[in-house]
Amino acid sequence: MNAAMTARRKETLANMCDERARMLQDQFNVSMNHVNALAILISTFHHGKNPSAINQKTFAEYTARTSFERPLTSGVAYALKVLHSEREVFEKEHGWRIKKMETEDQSPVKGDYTPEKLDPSPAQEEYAPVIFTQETVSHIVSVDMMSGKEDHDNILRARASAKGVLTSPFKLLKSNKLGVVLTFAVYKDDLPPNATPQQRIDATVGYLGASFDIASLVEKLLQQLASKQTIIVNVYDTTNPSVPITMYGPDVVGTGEVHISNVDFGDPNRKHEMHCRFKHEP
Ligand code: WA2
Repeated sequence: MNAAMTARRKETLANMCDERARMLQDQFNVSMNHVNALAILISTFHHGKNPSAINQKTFAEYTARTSFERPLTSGVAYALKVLHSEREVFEKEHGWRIKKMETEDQSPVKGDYTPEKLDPSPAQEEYAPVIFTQETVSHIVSVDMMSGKEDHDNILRARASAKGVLTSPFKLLKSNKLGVVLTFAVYKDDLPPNATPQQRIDATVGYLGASFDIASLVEKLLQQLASKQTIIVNVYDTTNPSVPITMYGPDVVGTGEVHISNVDFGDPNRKHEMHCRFKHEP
């Protein structure tokens, strides 16, 4: 193969990869904006009205009817900030106990994940029990999101920063598929725009989160482009560059020329890359 052909091939691969990375990033950004808007909806119509204008039924209905706005998410949910001193009253009011999050392998009946079968959460300083969910993630109602490591870290980072934050890829409850969770904190409306992290933490009333099923969303995206015969695509979380986490694509990849496109999911604490290769040598 001559040099000109090699250069052209390289450029084609770069263009295809950049286009796909940009599409993924744009779809993610659109979904993220809508999750942000849901956090404002909760602030306005749940916390900002007495009595609240939102209950589980209206939340499920609204999130189902607007799911087209969040193409990459598998479900959204709202968890309340509950201090230990408030737990008893909270549980009486809702008629259920705050549950401890358990992974698939710990769950009493493997593959049968129902909150009713979970144990009550042991005493903690504070909790984040889910009170509203989109139907698709109804299995997390009553679960304390602070009892899962990734969700816990997200909650702390979201409320101190007042920004949307992302977890590393981890196995989601029930589906057991690799995904990421996006979290926005919801605040009391008297939070000044230039608040300190501590003021933000104190003004927090809850957490609006969405789960993203990365593998199926990248798959859908690539299918739209009908390029699967041509290139092999991998998406990695490269936050820790020495330990990249595969979010999409085959584990074993060929030896051919690779092009790397950056993917910006909007959380400066996380780094993501798309790696592309031609399936066939020329
Ligand atoms: N949502 C869906 N499946 C999950 C999950 C989650 N978190 N965590 C593990 N599997 C209510 O950040 C607050 C959603 C967490 C929000």
